[in-house]
Amino acid sequence: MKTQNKIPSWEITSETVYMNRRKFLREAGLVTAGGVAAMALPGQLMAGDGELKTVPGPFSTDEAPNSWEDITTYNNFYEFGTGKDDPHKNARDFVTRPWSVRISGECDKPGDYDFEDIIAPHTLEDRVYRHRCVEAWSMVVPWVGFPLGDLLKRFGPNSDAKFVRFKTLKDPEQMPGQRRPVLQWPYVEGLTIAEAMHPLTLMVVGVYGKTLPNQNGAPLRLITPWKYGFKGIKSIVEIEFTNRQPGTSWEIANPREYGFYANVNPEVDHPRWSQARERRIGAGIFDEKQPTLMFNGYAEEVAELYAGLDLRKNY
Ligand SMILES: Nc1nc2c(c(=O)[nH]1)N[C@H]1C(S)=C(S)[C@@H](COP(=O)(O)O)O[C@H]1N2
Ligand SMILES: [Mo]
Repeated sequence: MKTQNKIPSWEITSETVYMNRRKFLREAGLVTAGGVAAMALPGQLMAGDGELKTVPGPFSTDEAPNSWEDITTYNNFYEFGTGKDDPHKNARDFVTRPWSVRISGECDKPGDYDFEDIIAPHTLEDRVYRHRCVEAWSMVVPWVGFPLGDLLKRFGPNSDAKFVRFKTLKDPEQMPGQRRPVLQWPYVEGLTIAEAMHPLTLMVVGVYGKTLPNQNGAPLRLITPWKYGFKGIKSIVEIEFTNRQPGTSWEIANPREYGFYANVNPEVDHPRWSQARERRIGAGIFDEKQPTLMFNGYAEEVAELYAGLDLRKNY
């Protein structure tokens, strides 16, 4: 599992630098117990080495983050192959600048926006979230991003904006996995507008204080921490406001196994395996699996979104 020697030195450095910075901020009293930002800097990409200007964001877990190596070499990104090892090998030359995001549907300001304009007004936050795949493994990832809701509000969604639909780039030239019909391409995902506006829901542009590696969904991906990993659509090129519940890639591929909501629910087994426990990547093959938590441990924050909804039927 451990393949330390194939990791370039700058990658190891980004993890060490990040951990030292967190430690410094904590010792300097700049991160409060809840992880809430005690200072504000303009969120902005810095030119050159991919270093991001960030502030500590809310909601971060105290669990130890996975290594840069785990996060960037054990991936699901079917556009670059179905093996965990494929994305970091096959996405190396993926071109993510310039990058344009289309905003469409039920809003006042639809249009094509350059990636830099998408992120410019936002303060980039460090948020360490639990990341739970439906395949029963998990990681802890120090994401860099900003609340999706803050972005969506800029486009003036109207009263017909009941759902938000996301779309990944379709480019079989660059994405070899799209040359085979493993999934319907482009990859699509969706959230209810309430889920999209929830302060935990993050537009992610980085990890460990660096710009997002291609295999993790550069330049822009979604993270909805209380849902299964597959809701975290990568390399987003379109965000659409719609009044109808959108189809999503995994639901379209296999509706018996994957629903629209995809909330982590240890009490409901996946048709082919138990959901009660999970394997923490990097913990070692002999370590016991840990219990899976309802809503991936974020029940206190999000359970109210589903009041009155049968979570067995709405999986
Ligand atoms: N476009 C796209 N987004 C995707 C996927 C994919 O295959 N294509 N896989 C999903 C799944 S199943 C998971 S578990 C997460 C993995 O994110 P990570 O590789 O950054 O850990 O990405 C999700 N987003
Ligand atoms: Mo996943």
